[in-house]
Amino acid sequence: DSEAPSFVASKVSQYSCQRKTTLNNCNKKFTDAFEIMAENYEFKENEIFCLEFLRAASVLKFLPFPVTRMKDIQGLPCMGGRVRDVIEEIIEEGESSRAKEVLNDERYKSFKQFTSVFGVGVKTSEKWYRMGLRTLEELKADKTLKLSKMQKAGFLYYEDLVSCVSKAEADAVSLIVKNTVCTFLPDALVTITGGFRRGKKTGHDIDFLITNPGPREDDELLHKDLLLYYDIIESTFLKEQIPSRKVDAMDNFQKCFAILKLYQPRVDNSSYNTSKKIDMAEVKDWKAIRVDLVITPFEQYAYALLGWTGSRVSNHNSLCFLSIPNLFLLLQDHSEFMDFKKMVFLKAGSEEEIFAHLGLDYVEPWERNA
Ligand code: DCP
Ligand code: MG
Repeated sequence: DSEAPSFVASKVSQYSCQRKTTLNNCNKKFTDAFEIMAENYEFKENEIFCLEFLRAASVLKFLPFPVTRMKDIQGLPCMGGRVRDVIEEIIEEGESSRAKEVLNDERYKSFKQFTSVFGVGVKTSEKWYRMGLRTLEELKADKTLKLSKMQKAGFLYYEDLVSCVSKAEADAVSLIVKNTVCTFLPDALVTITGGFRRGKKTGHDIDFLITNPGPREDDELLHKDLLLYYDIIESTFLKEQIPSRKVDAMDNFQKCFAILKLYQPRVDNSSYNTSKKIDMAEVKDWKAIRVDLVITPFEQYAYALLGWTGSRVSNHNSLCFLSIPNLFLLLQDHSEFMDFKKMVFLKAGSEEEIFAHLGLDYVEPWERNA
């Protein structure tokens, strides 16, 4: 038998935050297909089917062995009919005809291109698709389109932004952000969150959490000559206010969606190509990089850190829906837990304390890749 004898499918938690999931995925063949299906449902704004495939992908990422027969998934959570059909076909045929159909679908292909532009979401894609637009070239050629400031930046730096951010680039940007923040706030804590904190080697952006133990004076954080684009969203977090149960309330802290100009050493290939002199002035020596800066009050730092470290599925598929008697977790606000009986905010100085509040085993950041 392929599976470890100690593995008991029925013991696999239905909550992704309790499944310690590293980046070692033995079931990529299946999870890639699920993620394509999920994305297609997301483009169709069918959240239920989208989540069904994302949750199934999350469960298979947790499995310590590759699935080779239907018996392997027996007793696992989140294995509904649609999911099982895809698994069965991949086991038998080696690939999923449904996922392949999606990849060839005109609407999916257009949405995939449109949403690859910074600032373009499903709603805007839908509008453009209905106008008969299909490709990025058609978008660029259409001078009547009204683009937001964010979308204009998205088109301007498109090539740089679609190429992934590497760990080395994340480290370089981290130094710049830390140095810059510390010139304004010498005691500030600057932490990389998001995928890089979970151990990913690449990402679509770099997420930073910034907090200052001292008094709050975090207005002018970045030198503007470093930023190609920025959009600051002011904090809407009010201490007196009970957080609402919104689905996507990442908006409580002050944050800045930015594009940073990262200068990189020029690659000089001229010695290999003596016949054609390259004008070094024309070689671009920088790369546009998407950076998210989140600024949080010191008391909410641990909650914000847990929330912004993700993964998204870890957050949404479990933590915010997890209710424990008297302790209702409102992590979608990334702010605090509330004890509804006492109606007080529970303080937590670290992520460990948050897990302890919930009576859960601590899960390290690199195990949060559900
Ligand atoms: N997050 C969330 N809900 C959202 C957006 C973000 O819970 N609507 C949290 C979980 C994410 C983290 O913030 O892991 C950072 O968001 P990213 O979109 O940058 O996601 P990652 O960093 O995980 O992925 P990538 O490597 O693509 O940047
Ligand atoms: Mg990220």
